[in-house]
Amino acid sequence: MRIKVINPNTTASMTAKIGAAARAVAGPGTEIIAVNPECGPVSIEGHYDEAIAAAALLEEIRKGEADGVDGYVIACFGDPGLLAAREVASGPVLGIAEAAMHAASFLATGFSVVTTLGRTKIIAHHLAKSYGMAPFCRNIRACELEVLALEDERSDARRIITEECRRARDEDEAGAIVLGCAGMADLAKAIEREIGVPVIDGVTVAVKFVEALVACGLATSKHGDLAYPIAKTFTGLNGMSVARS
Ligand code: 5HY
Repeated sequence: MRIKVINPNTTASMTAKIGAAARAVAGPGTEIIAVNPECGPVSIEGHYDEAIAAAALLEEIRKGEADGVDGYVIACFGDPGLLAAREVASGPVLGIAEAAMHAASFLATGFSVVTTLGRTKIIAHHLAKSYGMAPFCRNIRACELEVLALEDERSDARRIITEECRRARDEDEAGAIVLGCAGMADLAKAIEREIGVPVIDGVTVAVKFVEALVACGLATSKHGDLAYPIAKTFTGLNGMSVARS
């Protein structure tokens, strides 16, 4: 099976890190195609960035459909454009926030999210609520780190994130930690060893969930609101129409 893992920001080093994390857990016979759009924000740190990134992300889904991809992962913790992507896709589409929160709820009665900037916390709150995960979500914490600090060896990101995870374990009594950025994918296991509770990276669990759904022969429902988009003219946006029956 072929799974397309889409980093909706345009930072290639983060896409490479996300691809490596995905390939590390992909099963035999699963091909991981890790991409980022050519256009859009270098990092996603708010509602505006998400809205701009979503359009380019949908273009990657559209290209995946033309290439016969079996499933998709949206590798950004805001799960931008998730429902729109499910309209365009035939195979399963998972967002890393959705996947990580559900995985955490299988492993602990309460989890905390540790994310980058404080201004994105509300996005995680909204997602936890809309996914029915609010009863499990003890707290959402921010490290006040910019997303691209995760790509900078000189930044103290790893130590700062580890300390915030430790505080979440102690102060929130969180039995598990959800990492709130795809750019943290390479940190999960090291932090888990250090603080002794499950630390969940959404990229890897989303890949395994998509693999499981495809292996069960399951695909996105095309009955109702996730039916393929209605073919129409998109003024000034050539090629955006998704003519499918
Ligand atoms: C992410 N931004 O996973 C989110 C994290 C965040 O560019 N990739 C991004 O802070 O919302």
